Amino acid sequence: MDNDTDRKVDQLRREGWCLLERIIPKDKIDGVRAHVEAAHEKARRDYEAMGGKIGFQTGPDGEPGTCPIAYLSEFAPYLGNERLLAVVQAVFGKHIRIAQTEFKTQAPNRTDVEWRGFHSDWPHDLTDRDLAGRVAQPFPDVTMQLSVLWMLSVFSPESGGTWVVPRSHRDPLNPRMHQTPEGLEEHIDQLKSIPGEIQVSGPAGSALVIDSRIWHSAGANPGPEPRVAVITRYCPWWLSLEFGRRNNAIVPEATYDALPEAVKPLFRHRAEGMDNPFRA
Ligand SMILES: O=C(O)CCC(=O)C(=O)O
Repeated sequence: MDNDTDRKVDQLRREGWCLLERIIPKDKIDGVRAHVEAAHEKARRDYEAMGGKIGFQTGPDGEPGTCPIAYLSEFAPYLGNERLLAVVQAVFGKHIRIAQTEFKTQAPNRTDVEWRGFHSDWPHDLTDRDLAGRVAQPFPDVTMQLSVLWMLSVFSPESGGTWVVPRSHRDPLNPRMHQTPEGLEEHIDQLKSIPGEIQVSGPAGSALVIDSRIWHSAGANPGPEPRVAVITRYCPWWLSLEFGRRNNAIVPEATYDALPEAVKPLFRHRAEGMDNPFRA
């Protein structure tokens, strides 16, 4: 590990998050952002036309739809970025996959900047119930998933940057405890500011990496432009991505074939037409 990777992994372990600045270079980011905005719009229209749900990435009968990566050819190469993979593989080891790929754009002109929606992510999302596997509380002290939020706009209080509560990935409590089937007692109001919260700021083209256990929330975007983002969830080989079929949309064969070699292993398990989609 080089020093930079060391420092990022150390922060991720201690604080539950780290920021990798400008993975997408300055001279490319405007083009990538425009591409992602157009891709989001096209995917939205396609899902609507077939009577499916883009949120769940399913068709009209609940079957897996098309993975957003199919729309994101200009963005896809960054998913195999060396700096990012060095951090993810330092945590999980060499064999990793992407569980879910989702558009995370925040609409502009919000006036309710005090709004929060704190939660932890799959497989630590307590509201997933039997829809997808979720880890029982108290969570073991193990990182199981790294959500990578691609900041395609500048993130700041003026654009609705993501809120995180540092070190909450090791807290036995959770902002959504009251929503579990076990009916655990509510200690925290997930819709309000939490002491210690910080709003992540950084240049467009950066990747915010969070442990799935950390309490976090999208920010309400008061600015005049959409806050454009995509999320990709990186997992170790040993985590089941199939149970519950949470956003396990299919990667079309042509999309898979066109992915850079560094990115293919991340999507192979979702690729259409593979005899054995898993690594032999
Ligand atoms: O969009 C954001 O800032 C946060 C996204 C988020 O909370 C999530 O996808 O779990």
